[in-house]
Amino acid sequence: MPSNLCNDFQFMGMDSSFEDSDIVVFGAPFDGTTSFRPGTRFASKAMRPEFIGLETYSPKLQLDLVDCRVHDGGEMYFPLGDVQTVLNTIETTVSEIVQAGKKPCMIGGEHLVTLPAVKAVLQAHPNAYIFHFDAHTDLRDELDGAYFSHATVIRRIHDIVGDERIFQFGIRSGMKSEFDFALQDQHTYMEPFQVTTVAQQLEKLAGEKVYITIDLDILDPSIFPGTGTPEAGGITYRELESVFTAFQAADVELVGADLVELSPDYDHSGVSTAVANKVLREIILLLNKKANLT
Ligand SMILES: [Mn+2]
Repeated sequence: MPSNLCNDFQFMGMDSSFEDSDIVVFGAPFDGTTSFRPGTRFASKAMRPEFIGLETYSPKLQLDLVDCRVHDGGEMYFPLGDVQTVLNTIETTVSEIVQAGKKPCMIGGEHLVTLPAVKAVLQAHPNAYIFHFDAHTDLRDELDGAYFSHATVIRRIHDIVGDERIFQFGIRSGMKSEFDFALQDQHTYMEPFQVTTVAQQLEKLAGEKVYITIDLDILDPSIFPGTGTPEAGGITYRELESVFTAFQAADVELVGADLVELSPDYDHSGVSTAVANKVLREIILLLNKKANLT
């Protein structure tokens, strides 16, 4: 393509074909179980034309997207009202990506989309650990009778992987029973409010594989208002950046990632979308770093 033409229907710098890629980015625009304000289905479509506002180079990680082979797979298509079909479709798609030897990087959508993605990644990497960044516990066993919900997603993943496999950070909202599930009964590792122990936990997992799921509402609503269930008292972008540098330094292999819960239309300034894009760039660079080492 001529160098001064830009297709902003595609993420800048993610122009590898599927076959040539190491990492596949795609949108999973599902918000069917959102408990409060819907709108995350519009996240990835809002992010693409704004991504051009970033540089491909990350000064913090000293890595550049132009050195990565990334395919922008576009948007998944599914019947939004049929939760089980949506989950099955995501699992099948992520399986196809993983079975082709590539790493999935999914943009939600609400947080329930993480469940089928993790299931698909676990088929190839059954011992992978889950690192979960969020304002919310997401450990409910059900929400208003719904077993599959963005408020139950980490509990459903725990049903599959069991104890000592899930690490949660930045959590500041949930029922007492959910906090007890993590902190008292230790079914998961949880650091409430902050992200200061990420490096220390990763150190214990040297040589292991990790899936990372970032609910962007871990960030304080003052920097990230564009989300369905904003929760005051969140971390700063700088603090989230410390998570990226911890992963960069750690001897673990990232085998998949997602970022969820951007709901762009609640933030007319557009800053939330810009923040989401910067997080996306750093996550891709981290996925690629380990791809190069292996
Ligand atoms: Mn959340």
